[in-house]
Amino acid sequence: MKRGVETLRLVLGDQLSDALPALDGIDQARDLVLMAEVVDECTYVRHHAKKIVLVLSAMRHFAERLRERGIVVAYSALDDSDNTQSLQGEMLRMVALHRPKRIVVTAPGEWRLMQDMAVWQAKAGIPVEILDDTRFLCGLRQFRHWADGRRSLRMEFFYRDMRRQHAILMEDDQPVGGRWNFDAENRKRMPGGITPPRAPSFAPDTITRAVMDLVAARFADHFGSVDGFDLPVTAEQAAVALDRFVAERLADFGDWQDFMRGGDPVLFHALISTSLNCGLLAPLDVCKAAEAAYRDGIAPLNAVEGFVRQVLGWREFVRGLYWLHMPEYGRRNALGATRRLPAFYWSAETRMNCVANVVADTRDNAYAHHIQRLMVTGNFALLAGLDPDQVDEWYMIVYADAYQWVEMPNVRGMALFADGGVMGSKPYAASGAYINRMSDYCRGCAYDPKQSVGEGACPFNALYWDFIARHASRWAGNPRMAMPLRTLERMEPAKIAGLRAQAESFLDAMDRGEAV
Ligand code: FAD
Ligand code: DLZ
Ligand code: SF4
Repeated sequence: MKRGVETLRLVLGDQLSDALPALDGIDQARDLVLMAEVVDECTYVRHHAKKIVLVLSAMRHFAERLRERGIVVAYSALDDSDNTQSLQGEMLRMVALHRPKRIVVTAPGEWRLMQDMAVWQAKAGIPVEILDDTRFLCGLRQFRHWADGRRSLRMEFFYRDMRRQHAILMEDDQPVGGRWNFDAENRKRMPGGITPPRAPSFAPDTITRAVMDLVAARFADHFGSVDGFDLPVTAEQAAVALDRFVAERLADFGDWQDFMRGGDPVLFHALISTSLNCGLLAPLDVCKAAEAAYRDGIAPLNAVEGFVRQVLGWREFVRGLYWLHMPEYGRRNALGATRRLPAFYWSAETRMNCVANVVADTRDNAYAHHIQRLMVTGNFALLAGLDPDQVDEWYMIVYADAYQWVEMPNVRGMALFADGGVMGSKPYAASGAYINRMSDYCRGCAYDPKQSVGEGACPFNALYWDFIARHASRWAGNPRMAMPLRTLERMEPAKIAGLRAQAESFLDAMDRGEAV
């Protein structure tokens, strides 16, 4: 650049969108974009190898895209000898090198980085402007306003407001089909013989292959491997993934949304969270594509509404909750859970076939679908009373779509009830009967889902009743827990004692590292 740099504009690894606020009004002649691969971001938790490949490869592709638009990019590659290996360090290095007049960034998705950025202006000695991230459909101020004065925050009401605001699946001011919610139709058990169309696979190009080699060499001790990486790393690929989902799988998404099948974690799910979360897809485009499929007769309403609810409802809701309650949300442990995360969360070596399958899917693909995350690994952690800090970290590490703003409320709130009911009105606790109904895992299991005590009984059964009994006084005022509480009250004391002894001996064996 001949003249001095006017504005240094930062683009983070999950901000890879043409419509990024920090790129708004860029002066190609005088502004410089900074993108930095840094060890700090790759290791603040030891991310799954495939997640690091995804982010670094998508960053390199996005830098190319900016350069094609005539934008000057200062790109720090992980192996550059002068790389300071932190975002703050790279920002300060560029300030010293180029002497910009100001810095512009888009608000980061995670609280820890926002804290770090709060000191950047003082350290850099020039103004640092942190812009709201307008790529979400509900701004944080809007969410605060919505939450203000409500006794409890329920996703359902938030979602209806979002449907109205963005005019998705609406006829005037009424929901299409006369109902807001078609969930009751979306909990079916999938019969055998159904073969879901395969989600597209994106073969690594030269850039991605170079990143795979780098990650394999530098982060060999992280969970999972780079082998088989095939996620979208550009906006074009992400658009293909979305189009193929809408054309081929959306119609059946609703019916089998909650079903789990051994060896096939994707089924009819969209596989778009990695693209949405790093900025390659925009949530409104996703909702509109789904709505168009309904209007064109490609997909039924239960499927489209069920899908829109996830993107327009849950995704925006969890982000709002995260920013409303951080940093204190990250310390919550309402049920006082302290048990150590068992080794099988990493090795997949357990006789519980459901857990073994979900951990293996997760290790191999950095992916498991929602119900696998919630009702198998999440449910087990809830029932066994695993320490929320350790569970939280596990989920941050293992999924390619994990960023704290979305991971933490789902884990601490939805799965573990560690937030005491901020995210949902009751814990998603379930016995083996649920897993047996909603998966084919139990057929290949060493345990029997119909037995609760004795050798070979499904551990989820005794753990479930132990969990309900352990926290019985807490559930007393909760109408949504009335049914299990009543069942517990009607049980013979000897039966309860037997179930609790079974749970205790299972947990003791697990804590001793025995094969369970
Ligand atoms: P689909 O099932 O096809 O759903 C479509 C989209 O809806 C997803 O891509 C996602 O963007 C959105 N969505 C669905 N459910 C949720 C939800 N509960 N919260 C936010 N967005 C949602 N999602 C993440 O993006 N990152 C995470 O780190 C993450 N951790 C989770 C941890 C637990 C314990 C649980 C229960 C859920 C978690 N989720 C997380 C939500 C959900 O499981 C994933 O978004 C989904 O599995 C991604 O796969 P998909 O794209 O095939 O989703
Ligand atoms: C996840 C991630 C990784 C693995 N690496 C980088 C990186 O090297 N440089 C970068 O700018 N961003 C990276 N990211 C994404 C950040 O962690 C993310 O921007 C913050 O967590 C805020 O959401
Ligand atoms: Fe899981 Fe129990 Fe079924 Fe085995 S029997 S797969 S442990 S739910």
